[in-house]
Amino acid sequence: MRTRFGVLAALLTCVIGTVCAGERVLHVYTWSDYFDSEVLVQFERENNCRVAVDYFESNEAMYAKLKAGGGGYDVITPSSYMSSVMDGQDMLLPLDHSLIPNLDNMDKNWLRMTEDPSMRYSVPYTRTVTGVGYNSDRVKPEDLGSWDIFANPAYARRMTMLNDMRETIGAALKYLGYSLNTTNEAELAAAGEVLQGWKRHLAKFDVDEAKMGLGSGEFHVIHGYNGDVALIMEEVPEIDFFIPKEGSSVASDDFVIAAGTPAADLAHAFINHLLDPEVARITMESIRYFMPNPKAVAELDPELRENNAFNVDDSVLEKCEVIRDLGEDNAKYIRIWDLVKADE
Ligand code: N2P
Repeated sequence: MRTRFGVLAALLTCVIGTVCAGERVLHVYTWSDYFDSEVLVQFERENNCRVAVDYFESNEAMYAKLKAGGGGYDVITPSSYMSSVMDGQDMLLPLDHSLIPNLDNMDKNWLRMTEDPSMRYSVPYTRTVTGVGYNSDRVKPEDLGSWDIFANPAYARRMTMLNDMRETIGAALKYLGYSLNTTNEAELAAAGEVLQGWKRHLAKFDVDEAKMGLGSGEFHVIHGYNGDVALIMEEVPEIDFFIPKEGSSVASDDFVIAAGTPAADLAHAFINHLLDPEVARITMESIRYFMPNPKAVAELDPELRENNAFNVDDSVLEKCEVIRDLGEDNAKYIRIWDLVKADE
């Protein structure tokens, strides 16, 4: 059985844990629904170990937990801008490419999207595109297509936006026609104003409960990641997805290995496992995020290729930007986000 929700995946991991007690453990810290459970079980079997998976909802939440001393994680999957921040703070192990022979399967064009084109400390895992998931039984077709759906009172309290500083300020910046990497104070202030307006109509800022709420019918419009919505679309036929015409964010989520890990060998083996073409095909079909693995893409289920949430059109991607590491200027985003989140 392939699990669909993080909670189920966590339960499954516990069961596996009991069976394999006493063996080595690889601690993975990642987004919900980001691995196929059979792929993990295969890795455990082949490496005589247990994979313990823990979940974060945003790059910033993950980073804050690690900085507060939490963790003990070996492999983490940040977006590229956050991998760069972590590398800058010596939080990552330099990778040994000789332990990852499946790097040969990687589409090297992809590396343009990342902050680490030589893969010194990170290896791309998936491409994620952020957009809007909606319930077509509840939303009128003429209301679709733009970020301004979040200003529409017809859907008040039935909408959510991501509890994610860069994504959500980024959405408002794109709506205004600005770069989602701007460091211009006036543009950022304007985005903050837009978000204050949208916030009045939102049920909440959230990530994982929001996507479950879209599936259950609680929410009618959510700001969310393409693969997450694609998974819901598979189970609930009235759910659909669009990327706003003003453009959005596209991310390369990477594998990185934590500095100081006692399991560097297993961590490299894990990354190598996920880059195997057959493992990558199973992973894509399960988690519904595109991977830079041409051999795996060639074998994909044709139905999945036609899914507009999974296989985002190049003309749409051209309007999307990669979130970049802004260094000290990140503080400007924190100031705006704190204002938006105040009195939530
Ligand atoms: C996976 C969501 C990951 C997307 N559930 C973040 N880039």
